[in-house]
Amino acid sequence: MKRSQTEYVAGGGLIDRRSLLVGGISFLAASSFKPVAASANEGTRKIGDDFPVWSKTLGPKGTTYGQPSVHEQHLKLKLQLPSAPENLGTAGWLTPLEKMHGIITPNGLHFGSHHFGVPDIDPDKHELLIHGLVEKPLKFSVQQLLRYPMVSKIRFIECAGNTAPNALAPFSYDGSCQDLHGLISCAEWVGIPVSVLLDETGLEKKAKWVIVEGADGGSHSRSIPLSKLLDDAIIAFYQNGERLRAEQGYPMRLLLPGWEGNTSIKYVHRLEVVDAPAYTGHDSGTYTQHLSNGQIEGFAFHMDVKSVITHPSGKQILQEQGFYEISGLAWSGYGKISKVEVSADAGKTWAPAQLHGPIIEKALTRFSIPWHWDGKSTLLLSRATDAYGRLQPTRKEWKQRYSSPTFNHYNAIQPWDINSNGEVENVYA
Ligand SMILES: Nc1nc2c(c(=O)[nH]1)N[C@H]1C(S)=C(S)[C@@H](COP(=O)(O)O)O[C@H]1N2
Ligand SMILES: [Mo]
Repeated sequence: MKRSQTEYVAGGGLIDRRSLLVGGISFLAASSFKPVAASANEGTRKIGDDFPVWSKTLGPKGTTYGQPSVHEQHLKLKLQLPSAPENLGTAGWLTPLEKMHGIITPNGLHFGSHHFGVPDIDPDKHELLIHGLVEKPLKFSVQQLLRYPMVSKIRFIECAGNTAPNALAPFSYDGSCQDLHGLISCAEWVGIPVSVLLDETGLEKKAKWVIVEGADGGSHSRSIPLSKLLDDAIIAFYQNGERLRAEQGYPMRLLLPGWEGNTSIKYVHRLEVVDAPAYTGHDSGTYTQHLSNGQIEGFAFHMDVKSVITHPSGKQILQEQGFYEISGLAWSGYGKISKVEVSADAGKTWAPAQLHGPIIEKALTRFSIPWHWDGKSTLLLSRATDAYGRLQPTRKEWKQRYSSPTFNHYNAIQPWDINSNGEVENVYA
């Protein structure tokens, strides 16, 4: 009787979430749920005989700084293949997106992109200098900055080179969601609006750009339009409630919400206000794209609208046909996500997924939709639209815009192939 209440909203077994509310989930699962049987020797056994040892003894007191459960230590960052072209001279650490839920990345699992290693900076010796086309150049110690009023922003950071294998590899690379999409994370960042500090130094009329430099060995630097720094940029000190991890820029970093990760300069120690970009190596080399019309695209700062299904995703195996919740992440560097559609029949039909609030601009947004897998091979896809109507392209459309060897800013729809054994694999479609 209950089964008849399941309403399908699109092909391939996508279910209307409201029909689950009346039907429950267990009726959709093939054999996963075991009914509880009364024990055979009930009466002769004492209550508590079957309790596990942790229910009958006292555990240890706890420690001064908590760690993840010993049973969850398989959750790890993974080093990007050193041979990946986008990885020359860089350590890229990938976040295990498919092993997490919600939208916040725990600090220990935040992805990392380190061009010059992870410096160990003494906060008492680190200073921020603001100079150039300002009325009054100023130098701030970390202690001075920590006394400023701070603001909180939940924002993603995505490396421009995220998902590069799908842009570059001639045949689809058989990787996990972590392998393919793990150069994105989302955290609560707390810090000082850059506009507040520029207010103190004052700006000269000719001021248009700012060269921002980090204190690490190779002085990672980029030229940033002044307008962005005056808009929503912060100098961040806190990450998910604790001071920044060394990997994320301790003692402080620039955070440019929605822009390619490399502009969020870690270990920031210098802002030089200028009238034109400096064309640093990163400005004119690493972070430019080759367009198929022969032009070079530079200063393409925004990370475009994108989504990926994290459950199920590459390298996972569906054990049996039956109920699954398709779940994933969507984001846009322009603002809020307004819609995510999912297809379970290779793009023939689409249904809107549920967006889990709060929907925050330039942050990850979790989406989900219930699904009944009939055990047949199929393709799962998701496509996101943002508040400005920007829609994710297909891989073919993306490849038409950019020419090889460009791999930055890849945001095409990710198809996951499910075969009849339940194996999930990255494919081009
Ligand atoms: N000083 C400095 N800032 C840096 C980098 C760096 O190597 N040095 N890497 C950049 C790149 S390429 C990215 S994608 C982001 C990554 O931030 P995360 O390592 O905190 O995830 O930091 C950016 N800021
Ligand atoms: Mo990056």
